[in-house]
This record gives sequence, C-alpha cells and structure tokens, in this order.
Amino acid sequence: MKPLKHLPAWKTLEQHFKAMRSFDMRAAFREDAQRFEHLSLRCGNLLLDYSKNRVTPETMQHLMQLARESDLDAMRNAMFSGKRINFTEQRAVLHTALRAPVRPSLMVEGVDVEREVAKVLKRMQRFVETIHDGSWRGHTGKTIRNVVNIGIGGSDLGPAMVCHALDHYAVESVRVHFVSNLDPAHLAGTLAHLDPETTLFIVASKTFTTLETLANANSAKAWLLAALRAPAAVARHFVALSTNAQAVEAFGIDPENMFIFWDWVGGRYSLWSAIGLSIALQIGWGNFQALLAGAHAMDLHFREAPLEVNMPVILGMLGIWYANFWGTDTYGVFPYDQRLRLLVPFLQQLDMESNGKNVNRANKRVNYNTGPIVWGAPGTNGQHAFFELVHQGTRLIPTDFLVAAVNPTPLADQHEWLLANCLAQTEALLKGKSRAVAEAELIAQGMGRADARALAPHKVFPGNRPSNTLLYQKLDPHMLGMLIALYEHKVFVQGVIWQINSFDQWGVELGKQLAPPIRAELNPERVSGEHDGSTLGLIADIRRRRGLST
Ligand code: G6Q
Repeated sequence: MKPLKHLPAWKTLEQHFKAMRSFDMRAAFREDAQRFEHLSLRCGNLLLDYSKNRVTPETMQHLMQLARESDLDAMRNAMFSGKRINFTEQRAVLHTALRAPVRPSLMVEGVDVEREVAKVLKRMQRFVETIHDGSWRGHTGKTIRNVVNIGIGGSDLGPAMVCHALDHYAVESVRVHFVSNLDPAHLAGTLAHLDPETTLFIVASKTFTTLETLANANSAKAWLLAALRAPAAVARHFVALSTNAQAVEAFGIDPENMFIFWDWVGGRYSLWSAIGLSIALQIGWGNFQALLAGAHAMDLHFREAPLEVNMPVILGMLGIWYANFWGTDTYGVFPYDQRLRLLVPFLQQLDMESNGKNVNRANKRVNYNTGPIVWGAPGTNGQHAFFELVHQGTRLIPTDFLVAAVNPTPLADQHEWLLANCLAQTEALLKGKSRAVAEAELIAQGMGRADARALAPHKVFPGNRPSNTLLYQKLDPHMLGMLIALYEHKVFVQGVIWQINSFDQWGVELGKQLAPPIRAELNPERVSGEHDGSTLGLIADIRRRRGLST
C-alpha cells in the first residue's frame, strides 16, 4: 500500500489546491449557467446538490482519481463480499447483507449469510405481529402497550433515531421508549409512567456484557418482579437481541425470546439487524421492510454507479477535499426536519467512532487529518443559536442541509417557511454580503454616513462558504433507509482514502478499563489505587461529601 501522500492524485490535488485557494463560487455560478446541472445528481427521488462547494469539475476529476488510486473499487467489493476488512478484529463487515433481498449466493466462510438473516427476520416478524395483534400477553394476561429498548451506543442510537424520525408511522397499539444512560434518572424517569403488567423490555446488547445495559436491565427486572412477584413473569416481559446466547440465558431470558445477530454486524451499523426490533414494533413490519429496501437501493447505487455519479463517493470525497486540503476540522449537519432531530447524534457515532483513528492499515501513524468533528442541530433552531459562527466566524465549515419537499404534517404555511429558510441559509452562505452593500443598507435605513461606515464591517458576510443540500420528497421509511445508508457508505469511502479501519473502536476501551478501580475507591472500605493528582483530588472530594475518610 502506497502512503496516501505519495499517491500521484494526492500530489495533483495539492497543486490544484494552490490554484483553488482564491476560488470564488459566486463567480463560478456567473460563468457557468449549468453549474447546478453539472454538480448535482439524483438517486431515486433523493437529490444531492453539491454545486455550492469550492470545487470545479476538474477538482472532482482529481478527487475521483484519488479514489481510484486508493483502490476504492476493490475495497468496496471486499466489504460487500464478506472479506475480513475489519482486520484488527478479524471480522467481515456485512451490514449490507442485512438489507439485501434473499440471495442464496452469499456464502461467507461456509455460512449462507442471506439465509441466516432471512430466518431471524422471519422470527422477528412473527414476534412483532403477536405484539401488535395482542396475542402475546404479559404475565397477568394483559396485552403489551409499552416497549422499552434498553441498550447504549450502537444498540440505542440507530433505533432511537429511526423511531423518532418515523413516529408518524407509529402503530397505535404500542409506544416505544429508549433507555441508555447509566444515570438512574433515565430508567426511573421512563418507568415512572409505565405499568409493569403491560410493559415489554428489549435488552439490546451485541456482547451482553455492557455495564450500562446490564445495570439498567437488572433494575428493570427488579422493578417488574417487585410488582408482579413471580420469576416466571420475566419470560413474558423480557426479550434479548444479542450475539451472546450464554449471557442472555444467565440473565434469565428464555432463549426462545432471543433474536440473534452476528459478529460481522458492527454496533453502529446494527439497526438493520435484530437490533431493529424496536423499530419494527413501532412502525410495523411492512414499514421496517421499506426501511431495509431503501438502504438496499442505496447499496446498489453505491456498488454500481460510476464514481463520478456515485452519491456516497461524491460526499465522501468532498469531505476529504475540505479536511485534508482546506484544513477544516469540523463538519456541520443541519436537517431542516424536526423528525431527524436525532440524526446528528447518530452521525456523530457513525462518523467519529468509525473514522476517529490515527493508525493506518500498515499499522503506522498517519501524517494527515482523519475523521472530522461532526456537529449540528435541526433547522431552523440552529439559525437562532450557532449559525452566527457558520456565517461570520473565522473558520471554514463544510455543511450538509437536509430537507423534504413535502411535510406529512402540514400546518398552515409552516413547511413553506421551513423550506425557504433552508434554501436561504445555503444561499446566504454562498452569496454573503459585502461591506458596500451593508453600508448602503444602513444609510437607506436613515443612519448617518460615519455611523454606517463604522457599523458596516460587523454586518459583512464573507460568503463563499460551502454547503451540500440533500432534498427528498418526504421522510418515509424508504427514504430514511436511503439516507442512513448514504452516510454509512460516505464514511466507508473516507476510511478507505485515509487507509484506516473504520470498523473497530479501540478508542472506547481505556476509560472502561479505568472505571472499576475508581469505583472501588468510592466504596466506604476503600481500595486505594494509583492515580494522577487530579483524579486523586476528585476522589477525595467525593469521599468528603459522603462523609467517608480521605
Ligand atoms: C458501536 C460500538 C458501541 C456499542 C455499544 C454497545 O459500533 O461498538 O457503541 O454498540 O458499546 O455495545 P453492546 O451492544 O455490546 O451492548
């Protein structure tokens, strides 16, 4: 593997960047009336407009050449065909197989993956139907009205984001809740409104060893048993989603009530697997299938479309352009869609856990920046909060705006205003406002010349700031599936270019290792350990507040 910075296309891009430093998008739009047509594309009814970026068609050619020299094609095929591309954990990466229609041909290491997936999906479907038609009863014979998904990270963020996004598809008979945090406030606050007789817990944990999830599951079990007073009740009120049958059984959940998945499903890519049970319970089986089908449509596009017209590749390579040539550190995501309010936390995990790496596939430290800091919030809320910095701050921030043409919940002309604001923000980022215009506006408002001259610099918008717009018809399960898969593949593309493993997460381990000894030091019968001065000071302060010896 040739180091990234030694690739000819990288060197070409470095040269090209020098010429692009003074590039002005406004001039580019004036010079090319077809710029929007040249720099936008559709996949199904999803439109990506990337014309408001600091790129020319030539930039895009160089970026695609970099993708070719990085063996993107081969890496993509390796992922889809089940090669162990997660090489630090020796695992295949096959979330795409979870949403493919059954093809008996995907044999991976002797296992017919598609058939295994189909079997679990069938069991999930039957289970969902028994909850919805009321034939699954709680221990006291009542039907289930509330479902609580207990999980964290990948076993929470994806399903929670989808359930919020598609709450307009929710079935009436059950409500789904999510509990993730170790903070007892999360579980206690949720249970306060629920009736044990009509509540079902889904314990979602790939490993079934996760501290937070097991702590919450044990507390939920205690809550149930305190009310129903019969150990047999657990079998009617708990199901598990996991790869670890032994641990599920040890917890007391009937293996009949366990839905499995496999080690080739990464946590942050698992909403398509049994981990999506809460989604199917909330929106019904047909809609869950539509979500999978949407993701599959994007998989096909990613697999088959030439790089130049491949949406995940374009988004991924634009991110490389900004992070590695323009030196941007962050990237903002602004869904003008309240239902997508959990998209940003989901993408933060997807992107930052996947590409927040500093060692490459040759086990060497990289000498360039990798994954950006992902942040954002739904519009128009963000406009009233942090957009000041996006428009007038000193940093360049590439952004994605997402918006639906049609809102399933029309209220007066509110959606028209939402759309107008979304487009106005990207236009403002592009156009900016010059000092002369700012000054003229102030004078027209009646301000004296000297005052206007003094105030005008504060009212200047530099403009020429980049944005992508993703415009879709309406947020339905199919479209949401497409959008999530789009970002999954974008993150994959960037990981390939940066030559890192996007599918492990060793960076979350150290804190987990250090917690148990600290926990032991908070006990009345303290077990002293080795810490830095700050941690020692904090432990001592906590002990003092609790009246314990220090
Ligand atoms: C995701 C990560 C991580 C994981 C959680 C929960 O890719 O691996 O967020 O999903 O730590 O793990 P369990 O599902 O094993 O409880």
